Amino acid sequence: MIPVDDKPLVRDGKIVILAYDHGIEHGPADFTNMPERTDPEPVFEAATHPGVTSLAVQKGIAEGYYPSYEDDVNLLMKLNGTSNLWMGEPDTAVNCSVEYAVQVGASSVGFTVYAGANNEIGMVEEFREAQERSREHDLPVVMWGYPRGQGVKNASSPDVIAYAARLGLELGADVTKVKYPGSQEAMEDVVRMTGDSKVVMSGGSKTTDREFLEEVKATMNAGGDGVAVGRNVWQHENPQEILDALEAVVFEDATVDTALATAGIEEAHR
Ligand code: FBP
Repeated sequence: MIPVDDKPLVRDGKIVILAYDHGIEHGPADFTNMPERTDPEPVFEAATHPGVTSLAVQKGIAEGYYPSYEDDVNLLMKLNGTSNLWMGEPDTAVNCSVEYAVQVGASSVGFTVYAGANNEIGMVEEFREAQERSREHDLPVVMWGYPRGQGVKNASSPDVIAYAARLGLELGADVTKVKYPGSQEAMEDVVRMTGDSKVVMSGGSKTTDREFLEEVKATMNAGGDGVAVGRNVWQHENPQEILDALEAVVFEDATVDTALATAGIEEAHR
């Protein structure tokens, strides 16, 4: 790992990544409840919020939209991805090089590794290349650490999630993004596994504001470094509001109640 506290990805030691790679990972299904968010523009707008430290997108979206936002948004280029149409063992295609990410303006890169899948070896070798090339450009590397595939009996078990976090440290990720392991205590184990590297919680499918923020709060209490969130922000009726609340929890150590109140989120919508 390299020191990343002075990088655009990090603010005051904390990280909030707004993830918008769902068009490739999940496809149109993720846009049905909020069709206007099929358009990347409002999501780039949301990413200008001071509580967002970087926006994670795939190459095509970055090429098309980042030029208008390069002064206001920090770009995290996702270097690999797979569609939901792929029915084989979990695997992911490298679709962008580190050099090209730099050319488009990225200040960090993201890479998915499905530990436990039949092609774990291939994905880790590809990660090695991306990680070492990122070092040449002094770019932080975020690993999407998602164990899944034939070798994984229960991807959501705390032990498996802690293993994913440890792989991030061992393989040279600066930040590892893991699923929430179910409790603050389990998150403390995850954090212990990552040594001096950083760990962020993966947002998950859209839930209530309170439920989402409670998990973020537990992650921060456990010593985690932030969150990488997609649907709970851009599927939200008012991304600005939930980002206000998220900023309060991550950067100001606010309680969930205080954060919801500060953001003006009415009781009925919590
Ligand atoms: P969410 O907060 O919407 O879960 O986004 C985080 C993320 O890692 C995205 O970057 C990615 O598209 C998605 O989750 C993948 O989720 P999964 O592989 O579990 O379907």
